[in-house]
Amino acid sequence: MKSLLVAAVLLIAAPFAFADITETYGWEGSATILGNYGDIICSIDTDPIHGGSQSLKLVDDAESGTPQAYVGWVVGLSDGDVVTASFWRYDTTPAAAPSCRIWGGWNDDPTDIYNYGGSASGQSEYGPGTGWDLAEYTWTVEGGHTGLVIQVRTYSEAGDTVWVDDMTITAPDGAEIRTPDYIMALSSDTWAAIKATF
Ligand SMILES: [Ca+2]
Repeated sequence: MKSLLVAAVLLIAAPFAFADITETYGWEGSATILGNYGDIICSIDTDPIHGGSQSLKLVDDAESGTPQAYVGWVVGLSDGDVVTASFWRYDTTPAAAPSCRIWGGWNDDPTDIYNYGGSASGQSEYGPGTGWDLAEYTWTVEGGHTGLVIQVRTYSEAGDTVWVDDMTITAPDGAEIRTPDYIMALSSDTWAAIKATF
């Protein structure tokens, strides 16, 4: 009887245990990015837009290398977890810069977006360069990493400008998805107090 009950609970719980969580962000407020690597200037713009009335404008300001804007951060991951992220990107220069790609970096400290655990790879193609197109990539967590920073990588000369809008991030239930309006408002001490309360 007890094993039947356990089986029944597992059957009921299973769909929820494997459910995904999704967050979207359309740059409709004042928050731009969560952080950056290299010289990149990010601001809210009103033209072009994909959805709503605002988008994110990214100006490559690096003399060399590929700057990265951190637009998403997923924490609480473990090996085998699958994370998919997408955003709409805009440039009008086919087969030439300016352009951008969606990319990932492993992160192993949920209190520090600048903790860097190496490249998690990303999109190989730069898009048609004929206006808006959807940039999307799916990562499978490996190597014991617990977080993933989702980046916009811009190419390739100082002054090159692209826009992104309407980001969607999907992760397994139990992970936490942070978008640019995420603020580390609570200190770790406050978090400990909150956790202790529950
Ligand atoms: Ca928007």
